[in-house]
Amino acid sequence: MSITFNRWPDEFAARYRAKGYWLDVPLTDIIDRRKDSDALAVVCGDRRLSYRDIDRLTDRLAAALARRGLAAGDTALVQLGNVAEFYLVLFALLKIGVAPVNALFSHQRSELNAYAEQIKPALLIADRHHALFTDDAFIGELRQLHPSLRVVAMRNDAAPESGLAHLFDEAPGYFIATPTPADEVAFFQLSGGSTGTPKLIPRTHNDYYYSIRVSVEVCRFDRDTRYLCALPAAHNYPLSSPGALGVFYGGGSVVLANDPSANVCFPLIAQHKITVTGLVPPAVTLWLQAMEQWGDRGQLASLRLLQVGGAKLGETLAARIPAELGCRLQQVFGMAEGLVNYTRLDDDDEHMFTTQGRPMSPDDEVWVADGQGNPLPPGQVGRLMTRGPYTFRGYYQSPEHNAEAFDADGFYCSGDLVELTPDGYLKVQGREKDQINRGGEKIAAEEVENLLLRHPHVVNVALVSMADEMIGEKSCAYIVTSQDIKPVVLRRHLRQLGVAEFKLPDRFERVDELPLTPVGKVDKKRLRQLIDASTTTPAAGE
Ligand code: OOB
Repeated sequence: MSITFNRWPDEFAARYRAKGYWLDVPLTDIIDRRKDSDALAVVCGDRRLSYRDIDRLTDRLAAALARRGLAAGDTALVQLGNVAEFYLVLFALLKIGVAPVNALFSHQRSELNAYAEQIKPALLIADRHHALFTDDAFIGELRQLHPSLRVVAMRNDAAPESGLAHLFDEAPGYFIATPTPADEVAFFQLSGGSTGTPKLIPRTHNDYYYSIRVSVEVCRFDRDTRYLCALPAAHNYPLSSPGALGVFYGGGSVVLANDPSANVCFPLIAQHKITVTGLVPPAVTLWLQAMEQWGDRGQLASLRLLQVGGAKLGETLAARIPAELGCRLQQVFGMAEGLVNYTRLDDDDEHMFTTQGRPMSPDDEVWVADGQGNPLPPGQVGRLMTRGPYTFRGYYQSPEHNAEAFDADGFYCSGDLVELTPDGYLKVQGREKDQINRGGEKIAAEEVENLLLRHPHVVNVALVSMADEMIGEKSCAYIVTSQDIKPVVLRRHLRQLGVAEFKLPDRFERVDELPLTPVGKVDKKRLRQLIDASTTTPAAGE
């Protein structure tokens, strides 16, 4: 049984095939085409895996999972950090046609349950080193809430019945990969979201493989590429823009880092002669500070390209990158839903520092809409509208939300406010969606508001962004309560509900009532102005 999702209309599919974008080849091809190569593919701590190793290990894991009854049409909930197993599990699942949701390692009970609720997974793969999985309590909860769950395999678990490592040890026997057809769902990406429930993005082999190949071409990844993966491996940016999958496609090596701090990354760059990495803007600030303190550019001597994306990079910070880190800058403005824009490697400083790049595919259709959905001329700020060969046509099982997020012609409205330059570059000028971009980590306001409203003393709440010098934006919860509650109590409440730590409001402001717009909606614009005007006064209750 295949997974139901919103497909591209036939005429578009035909065009994308005719142009050679959709090759009808599954993503497993990325590994398959190098399966006899002994070149270094992944470095994870002391472990080094060649392409041949990856192919062999993923065959073993795939065969072991198939023997446990997993097959095409099944889905999996996977939560692994920046470890080699993340890629091994991904390719193994692709080989047997099982579509995973790759949760971020920072996700907790609330997020994992929301994903499981939507995909009804047959398989769970997670890590005993994650706080949720140190014992079996949460696995029990998942099994109870989601009876679809049949197989559990845990990293860092020695038990033969539940250990992931054990599955790699089983001899594969006779195994032939059976990926899903290339125009079916290969896996789900996570949406940054703006609604109450985290949304899932179905990505097909065809569309994702195309996005990887074009990224590799634009960013010129090849056998000499040594890529440091310091952002969460599951995120679309370090996975496919061009990310690790782009590296594998090009035949280079991926070195895994636990976090993007200079302390962790600089020694890895020096040791492995890293040529390129991708960061979010706050990490760039930390790297620049470290460089000032340590003053040793030697460690970064091999670094040729620094990609920056996920949140807006200020012009001043942008200009400091080549000057102080001694490498080229590439701005990346992408989204898990599809569209990715890159500044090009030979762009002039003006484009490199002041734009977020231009669409990577000639068939990305991008235009800017005014409030009524009419196109705006270059230079004017409006809503980003897009469709194309790797931009999805609908969130998974979300017809109502899709009706709002897409126009009648299938253009996706990303919720970003952008300006198109006369030569086709984009400048991100703001956001219309109800989301906070906390240094690249996306927070759907409504999701956190709903969780806060579950506290018996919270009467009304609005979560808004507040400017932050270091990470761009932080979150502030304006709350109306029936009695005095300390922020610490509300934070504990959120933790008890099991929400990722980065979603906890950075600040709480108690008010008697929330300001309303003339149509009676909470006036978040007004609240943002209020918080920005008051950031010099201490926060309530802290
Ligand atoms: C990437 O993907 P998501 O899905 O976590 O977030 C997408 C949203 C965009 O709609 C935009 O609001 C924001 O993140 N964003 C940027 C940006 N890159 C992403 N805002 C301003 N400037 C940028 N350069 O974040 C993502 C996916 C693939 C590649 C790169 C980033």
